[in-house]
Amino acid sequence: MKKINPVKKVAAIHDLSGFGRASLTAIIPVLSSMGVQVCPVPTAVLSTHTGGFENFTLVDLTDSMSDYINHWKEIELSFDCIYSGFLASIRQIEIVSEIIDIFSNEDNFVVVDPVMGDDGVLYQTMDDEMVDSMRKLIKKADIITPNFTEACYLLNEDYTFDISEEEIKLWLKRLSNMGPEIVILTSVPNIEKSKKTSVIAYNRENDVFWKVSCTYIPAFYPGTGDAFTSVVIGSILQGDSLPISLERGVQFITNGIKASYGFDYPKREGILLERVLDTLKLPVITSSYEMMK
Ligand code: PXL
Repeated sequence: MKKINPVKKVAAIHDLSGFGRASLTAIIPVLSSMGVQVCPVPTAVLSTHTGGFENFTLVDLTDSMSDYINHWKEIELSFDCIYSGFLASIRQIEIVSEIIDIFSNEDNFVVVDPVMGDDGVLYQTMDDEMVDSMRKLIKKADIITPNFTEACYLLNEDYTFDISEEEIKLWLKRLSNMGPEIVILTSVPNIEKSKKTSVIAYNRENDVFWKVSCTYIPAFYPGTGDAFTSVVIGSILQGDSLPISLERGVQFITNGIKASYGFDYPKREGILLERVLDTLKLPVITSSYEMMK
């Protein structure tokens, strides 16, 4: 009998931030709850993530990454998805590009979350050269998941909420033309309804746009992008369609924010993931996604 893969595997190229529920400390619980094995390729170890904490410590693991991957190559590992996120240096971006060359094939897909900033500004460790390297890395991705700020940087556009849906669609096509077949844009401002935000995705293969809207809650929690992308990946690996995967991602983050917002604790600690992880076991009962014309 042909060998079947009992549990899907994701090679997750991310940092480990000890406190704050971002990167691997968000990705591992989410994907594990969805029945997917996470195989981390740690890029750096930080005491906390960089969003809202000062004087964090950072041990850069760039020098160990090639040997780490060569061992995986020697023991002939293969993955259903290769997923990268926050990267700490240009060299690290180049190594991720090599990892993709080694492990990507016809049977898996590559997700690059071009983690660079939020709210119109770059994170403390990013600069224009890193943005330029990220533009090269996304060429190799099948799916990218920038937020609105990251899309502005990738496209060299000004960060403004005064943007129409038609313009957003053009941006998505431009991003897709840079390489990835699917572009999932998060935190899209909605100027007509200021209490709403949305996720809009473009699939170049069938030239279709999908939109999932949700209520905007005026609170910024770090790590939600990592949790969102992980839910989308887990959902695709479970066999869901792109719009259902987006819907599950949006519902999970909305539930997570609602479960957290009523408590008085520093937002930099991230959403109370542990209180909502079990919802990932449930099927999607109501969907509100729209196909955009
Ligand atoms: O959630 C993205 C992320 C990942 N890793 C580190 C970060 C951030 C965002 O702030 O600082 C170290």
